[in-house]
Amino acid sequence: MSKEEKFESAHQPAGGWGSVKAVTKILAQEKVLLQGGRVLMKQNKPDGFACVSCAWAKPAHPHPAEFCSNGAQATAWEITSKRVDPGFFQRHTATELESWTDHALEAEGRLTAPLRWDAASDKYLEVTWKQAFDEIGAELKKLAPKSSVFYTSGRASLETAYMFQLLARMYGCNNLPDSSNMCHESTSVALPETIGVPIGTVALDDFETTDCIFFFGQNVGTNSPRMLHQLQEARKRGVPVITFNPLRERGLVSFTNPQDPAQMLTADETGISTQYLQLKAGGDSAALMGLCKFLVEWDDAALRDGRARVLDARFIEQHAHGFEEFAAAARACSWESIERESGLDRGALELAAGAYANARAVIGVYGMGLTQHKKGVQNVQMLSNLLLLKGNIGKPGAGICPVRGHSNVQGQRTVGISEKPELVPLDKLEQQFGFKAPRDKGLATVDTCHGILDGSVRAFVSLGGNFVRAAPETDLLEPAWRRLRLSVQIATKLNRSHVLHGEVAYILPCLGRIEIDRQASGEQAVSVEDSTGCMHGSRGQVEPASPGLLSEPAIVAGIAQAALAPNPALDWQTWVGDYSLIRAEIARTWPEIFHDFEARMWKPGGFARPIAARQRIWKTPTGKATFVAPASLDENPDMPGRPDVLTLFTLRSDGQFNTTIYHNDDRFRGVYGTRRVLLMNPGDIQRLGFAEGDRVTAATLADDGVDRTVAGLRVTPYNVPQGCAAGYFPECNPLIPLWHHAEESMVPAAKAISITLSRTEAA
Ligand SMILES: Nc1nc2c(c(=O)[nH]1)N[C@H]1C(S)=C(S)[C@@H](COP(=O)(O)OP(=O)(O)OC[C@H]3O[C@@H](n4cnc5c(=O)[nH]c(N)nc54)[C@H](O)[C@@H]3O)O[C@H]1N2
Ligand SMILES: Nc1nc2c(c(=O)[nH]1)N[C@H]1C(S)=C(S)[C@@H](COP(=O)(O)OP(=O)(O)OC[C@H]3O[C@@H](n4cnc5c(=O)[nH]c(N)nc54)[C@H](O)[C@@H]3O)O[C@H]1N2
Ligand SMILES: [Mo]
Repeated sequence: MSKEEKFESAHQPAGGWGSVKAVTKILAQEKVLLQGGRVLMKQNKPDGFACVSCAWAKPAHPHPAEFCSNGAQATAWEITSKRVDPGFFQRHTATELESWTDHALEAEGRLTAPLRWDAASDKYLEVTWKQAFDEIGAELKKLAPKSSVFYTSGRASLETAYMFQLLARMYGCNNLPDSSNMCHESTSVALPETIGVPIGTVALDDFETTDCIFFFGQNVGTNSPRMLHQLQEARKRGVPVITFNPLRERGLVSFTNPQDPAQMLTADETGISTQYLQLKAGGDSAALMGLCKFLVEWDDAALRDGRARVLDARFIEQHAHGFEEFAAAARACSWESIERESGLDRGALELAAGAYANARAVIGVYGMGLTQHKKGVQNVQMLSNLLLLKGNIGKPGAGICPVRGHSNVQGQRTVGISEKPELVPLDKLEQQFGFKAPRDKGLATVDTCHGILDGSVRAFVSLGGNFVRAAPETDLLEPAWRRLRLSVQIATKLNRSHVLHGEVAYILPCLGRIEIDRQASGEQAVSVEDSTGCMHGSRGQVEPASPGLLSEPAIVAGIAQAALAPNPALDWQTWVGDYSLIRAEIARTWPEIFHDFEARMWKPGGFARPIAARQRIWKTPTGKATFVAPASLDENPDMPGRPDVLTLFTLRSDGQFNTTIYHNDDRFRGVYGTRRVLLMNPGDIQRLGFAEGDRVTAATLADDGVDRTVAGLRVTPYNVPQGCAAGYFPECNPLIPLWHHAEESMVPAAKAISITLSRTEAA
């Protein structure tokens, strides 16, 4: 990592030698060079382990090295030889650790033994697993079930997630918030209404036959780099890739394939995007409306002149509902409002609409740039509208492709992690396990934050993750978090949600997915679901970080046994002894997805869950693929603009996985040695009276009486549209008001926060 701050205009392509060098450096930094190299060859292979970084699809015929430098970084970070043992906690009080950075805390290495916070010394002290489970069970029994929450970050396996949701429901609540509530929940709410499934419809081989790709708000080079292979292949076939993103992201501009020696030697790059539209943050609904307006009006003209139709009229007639209302809304929408709200000119949109009109099969890819907005659900539905206009759902080479984040975040939803009881087959679970499942709606992430703030949430049991850092409204949430009665953190590495803690607080260290998991019946495997709905087996490859660790299923079982009355239909310890028994129960609950689970999970490429929309079966309220006309194109109705106000969007760097900060460099954006930056348009810097290198304080524009500021951000000129600025997640999270979230999905609107700037006073 760079020790000094450095800023340059980024010019190297994504992938390429930069990646190879980066991998070697990471393995050396974590002191796992030899072992790491061997382990990486097992990453994302049918007989190996599923990468713990992103959720992108794992191909049936993998590349010799089916990992990217970020996946390698995640592996090295997990199999590191560094340890944070009970001795470390003897040397540092919890209060002292509060002043450490996210990077410093996790860089200490893997947790090795269960720990309990001791009020007298303000230190975490080692305890036995039995002591931990007994007290956690006793505390949970004393509390009202509705005042406890069971949070999941998206990394734990299908087996663990299934056990965890059972634990919560048998205990008596549906309080199962998860990281997805901050991420693709906008997808899960938007798509069931329009196409009748909560997930994407694209399979890996659709990329081989598509003839046009639209890309909205997803930073492939950093966040799902293995997908660059599919994009590069498509580009070689001449497929246009049209990108909508306020930043010119390296991975979307060009890519050198580190797996292709010829390309490496000649430094040849594949240009990725054929058209790059730098829209305003929050301008997507308007941009999509512009595309749809062109298509509808071109189709109107074709119909009038007796020419071939532009839209897929047969698809619309046979399969769609709501087309006329939507088309009327598109015709009525003014170019003035489309250009104003999107920040794009009509000519650029016309070019993109032309490429769409000419393509036989189109894929629409998207990420957080669509979902993390006040109108996040509408954004996703507008992309769905665009695709439906030409029947681009449910045919080869076409479809909608939300790129999921955590490596099993989609799968956890599939096996019952949801606060919405109607999404889970509770009758089935009741039959299988002879208990009465709670039927009322549980708490999602934003509800949970409210509950922590008002004191109604008393216990927080966390299956991975770093809730306090990932959630919005940091400065109010942190002090409230300390008033929790009970905080339980099942984790691999130390983070801020552990060092801030409740009155009774435990850290329970677990095996990571890359580690060999030995139980009564022998070495265990687990399973995960990727972004394209394929399930994969995953086997640990390295010795556990410490003999003191338990597996995640064993920890969930330990808590369940201590907190719940015995249940003759469910022996948690038998499950822990043999995970295939858990899979058998998952298959009983969802036979249509998981039949023959044990055999099929080792199929190269995984086994695909049925996705009705792929067959043009529409499980929507209307029984058809449904167009939804947008209510308005203003994406930020709760945060008005002003000339001195910038729209801040928060980003991930190349050197992080969410709140895990590997290092302070962001090589594709040319930012080195610091994360405290504000990337600004040079015209705005001048207009607002600042200069490069100034330190500024960002303050949220809101009149609710709460001061939200982040100080000491370095003014850094960057190619962003006027009126927009970018900063890093999680450093900028104190700026996000808890009420600023997507209307229907409650995803915090981390991609459009109205801020004003002032010079930071020297301390
Ligand atoms: N290496 C690495 N990989 C990761 C992660 C990580 O932190 N590090 N995190 C994982 C997780 S949990 C997730 S959810 C995914 C996230 O992956 P992404 O979906 O790529 O999320 P972000 O990095 O937040 O940035 C999204 C992109 O949206 C653009 N953007 C911002 N605002 C707008 C807007 O209003 N409109 C449009 N069109 N674009 C906009 C940004 O410039 C950026 O390129 O990645 C996963 N993979
Ligand atoms: N401003 C802003 N805020 C955001 C976002 C944004 O773009 N901008 N993105 C949002 C999104 S998309 C997401 S998904 C959330 C992420 O929110 P979370 O999922 O809660 O956070 P992570 O940083 O992924 O969690 C990291 C921690 O997980 C633990 N961990 C790692 N591996 C394992 C494991 O195998 N098992 C267990 N038990 N624990 C493990 C480690 O202790 C590590 O410190 O943040 C959200 N917050
Ligand atoms: Mo995410």
